[in-house]
Amino acid sequence: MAVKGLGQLDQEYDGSKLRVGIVHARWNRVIIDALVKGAVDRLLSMGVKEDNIIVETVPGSFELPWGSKRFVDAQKAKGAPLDVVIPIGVLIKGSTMHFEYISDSTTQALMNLQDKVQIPVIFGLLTCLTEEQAMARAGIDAGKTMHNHGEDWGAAAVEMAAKFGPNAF
Ligand code: RBF
Repeated sequence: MAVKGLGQLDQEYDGSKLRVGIVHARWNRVIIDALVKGAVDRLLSMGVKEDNIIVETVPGSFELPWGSKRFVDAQKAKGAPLDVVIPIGVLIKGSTMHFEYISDSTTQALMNLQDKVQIPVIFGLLTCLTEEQAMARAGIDAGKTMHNHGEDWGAAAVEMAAKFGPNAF
């Protein structure tokens, strides 16, 4: 039995009044698409309305912090503020130092983004040593050895918005 992962939530959450943003990178697209689908499916299963899931893309993971910031700002300016945002990216180690620099700087920036946008930011960034590791974590490796981590991100988004989002108290 798998013990890793989010597992069961601590209570049932109602996502029916939440607006959720997904900003995803387009590098490693097959894996990204599976993760985004996992997140969207979980959001829908927790009651989030399809119309309230807004998806935008950026080129690569390095663009996620700024893209997410502007996306959150733009939705607010339109009068339809988000309750939570899920940036999604897949970084796969190559033969240079790029992976280390982008993984570290993007992670730090996404963490700090929460103070800037004042809504929860979910950490939807895979930082994998191999393509196989990334595919397993998106639930699309041949042996289906792991679950789709996008599902965990969808569940975390609804929980964080419901408990600690801008309309939670
Ligand atoms: N972006 C990703 O989202 N995942 C990657 O695995 C990834 N690897 C990269 C490797 C190299 C050598 C370079 C130059 C860029 C890579 N990027 C990757 C793109 C990066 O996040 C960004 O979009 C570009 O550097 C443009 O700012």
